[in-house]
Amino acid sequence: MTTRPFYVTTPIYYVNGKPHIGHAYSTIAADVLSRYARVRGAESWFLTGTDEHGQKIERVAAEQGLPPQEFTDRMIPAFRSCWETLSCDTDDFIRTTSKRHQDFAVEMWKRCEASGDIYLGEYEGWYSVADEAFYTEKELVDGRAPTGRPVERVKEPSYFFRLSNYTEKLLAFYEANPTFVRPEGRFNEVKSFVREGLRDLSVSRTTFRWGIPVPGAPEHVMYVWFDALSNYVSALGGDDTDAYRKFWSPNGRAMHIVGKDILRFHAVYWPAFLMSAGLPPPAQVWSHGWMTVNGAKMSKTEGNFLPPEPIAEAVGTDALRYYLMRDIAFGQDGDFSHANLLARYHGDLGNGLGNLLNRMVSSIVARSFEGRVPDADPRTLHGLEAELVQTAERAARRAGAHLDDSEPHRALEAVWELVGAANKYVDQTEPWQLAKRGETARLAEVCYAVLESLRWLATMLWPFMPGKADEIRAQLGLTPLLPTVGLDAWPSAWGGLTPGARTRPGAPIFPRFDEDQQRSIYARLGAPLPDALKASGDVAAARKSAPKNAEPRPKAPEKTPVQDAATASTVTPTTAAATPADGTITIDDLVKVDLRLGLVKAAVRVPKSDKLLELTVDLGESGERTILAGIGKHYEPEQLVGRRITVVANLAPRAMMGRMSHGMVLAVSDDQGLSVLSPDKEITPGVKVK
Ligand code: ME8
Repeated sequence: MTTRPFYVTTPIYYVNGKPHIGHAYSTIAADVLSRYARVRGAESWFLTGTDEHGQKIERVAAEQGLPPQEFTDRMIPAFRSCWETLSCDTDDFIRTTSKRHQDFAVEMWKRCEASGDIYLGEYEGWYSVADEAFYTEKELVDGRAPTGRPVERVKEPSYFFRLSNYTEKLLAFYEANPTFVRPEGRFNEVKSFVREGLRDLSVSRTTFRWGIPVPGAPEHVMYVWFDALSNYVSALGGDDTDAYRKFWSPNGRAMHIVGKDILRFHAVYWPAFLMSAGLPPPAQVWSHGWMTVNGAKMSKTEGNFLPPEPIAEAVGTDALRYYLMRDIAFGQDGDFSHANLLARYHGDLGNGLGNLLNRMVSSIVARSFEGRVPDADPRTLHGLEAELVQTAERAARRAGAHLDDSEPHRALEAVWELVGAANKYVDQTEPWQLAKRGETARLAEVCYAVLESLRWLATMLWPFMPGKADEIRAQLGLTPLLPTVGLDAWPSAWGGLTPGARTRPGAPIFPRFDEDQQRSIYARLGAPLPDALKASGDVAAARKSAPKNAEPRPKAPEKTPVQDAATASTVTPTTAAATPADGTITIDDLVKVDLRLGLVKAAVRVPKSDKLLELTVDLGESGERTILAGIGKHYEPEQLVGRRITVVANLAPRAMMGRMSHGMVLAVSDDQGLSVLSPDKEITPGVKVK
């Protein structure tokens, strides 16, 4: 792993529609790599943004009866809040309509012109507005673009970029930089395209106005790709800034993550523009594959663009991130399937990782060691522990190597070897039997080994599931991971947990969804219901209509509320064993939830989040605590200070945006807005809600 400063970018997305799961895939991948670089001790800068010019945007704005600038301004919040919901910790967001961007695009143009690479001519040929790309007659398939989108005949005066000058230069550059494009197969396609000889590229348009005016020829606007590609340097403030010198070549490692649809723009045009402007190309272009959804292509005509946020709300952001990074081999085409998502949720996450944590922290350690990290010398390694440590070391080595290679799916496979090994270790060592037999010293060694494995897992999983990794850490009694702190770095030394430290047993981190909940998830997400759920759905329905004292409902595993960070609402927990069949709950269920009145002492916005507020809440005798609430779009922090609110006081601590929340604020919402629940008298803080 190199600790060179890392600069990772996503494509800047067109704002003609809201972000969908394909966009989310690229952005989450970039976030994983950025976070990974940080836990390896490198400085990382993660850029995303929006591509706002061009004919496509101009047309959509016109369809909506809005000036293009107003239209794009209205679209931006959807992108920002989507990345926030998906825990993508971006460092910058570049808009091509911003001044800083336009200034640099003009500068790029002037430099290419000064190199003699831009000349005036006339373009006659085909153009696809949907692709924002020119096509030759030869490239068309049945009168359409190779992407299947419609094309239009265009004839207009145009500036051209002398791409034909760059055939040899690019081939030499590729030769000298054998990992410039990954995966290798796609690099080969790029090389053969260039080897065929490059034709000059039309880089300005005159038949519409929504773009950056060409310097000295304002009747032309720049071709949207010339404009857009410049974002990767305009966002660094141009080439004469500390950020540029740190993150761009040769000092930094600049990596563009793109879908295979736009590889040619990034691997051919962009390096040629940069060379012409006298700047070095980026270090790497990583081209991932194309995703279908439940086997179907997403398209405007089908109207089946899948929005990521409802999925994150239904199963949790981290489960979605995990699924995307694990199930779809990075670089290859793949399919997003709701059924596979839930299978991974219940299998890898619930049964594998969640269960390991739960049976150790909430069960054995809580009971046998009063919830403290047992006092065992981590250096005493018997056969089974030695094997476990070796597996952990191998997992960290392999996962690291795969992430160095930007292969997140393989990294997760390697991490899951440790999940599997730690679960097997628990089965083999049978800690429950050790406890029963009073073999406390041995039990301490076993528990320590499992807890320490969980600490390693939390660090390795932090790039993928930052929230859940911090929840695991909270249960282990650790603070949220700070990648700059030594012990929090990518794991390498066994024995980081301090004996005697207090663990914090919490709710299962991936609670099971019973069949009814699964059906409701499919329904809410508009996803096709798998046959297995269809069949048992009839049985469940029959059971529901059966008399109450007939057959009891099947016993479901224990559940906990599933928190929704955005609205602080919950999916109602069910504890079937004690729950009457008609869906009502008993008083025993109700008293499990510790509802209390709190007084807000302080409130601030969480940086980089427009939703989250950090509240300091006085709970009387229980003291003050920090609660994060997703109500920042509805309240200014000052409005809440001094206000009495209702909170769930016994919810397991939960990490959001790198901070811990110790409770949940109750609120109600409808189309009119959101309102926190408050009493109408000055009731003493800390009293129970009854
Ligand atoms: O092309 N599967 O923007 P765009 C996987 N503005 N990834 C997908 C996907 C899918 N089905 N659909 C979209 C543009 N993506 C230009 C980029 S960059 C200087 C300018 C992802 O909104 C993938 O990363 O059409 C793809 O390259 C990108 O979104 C296209 O986004």
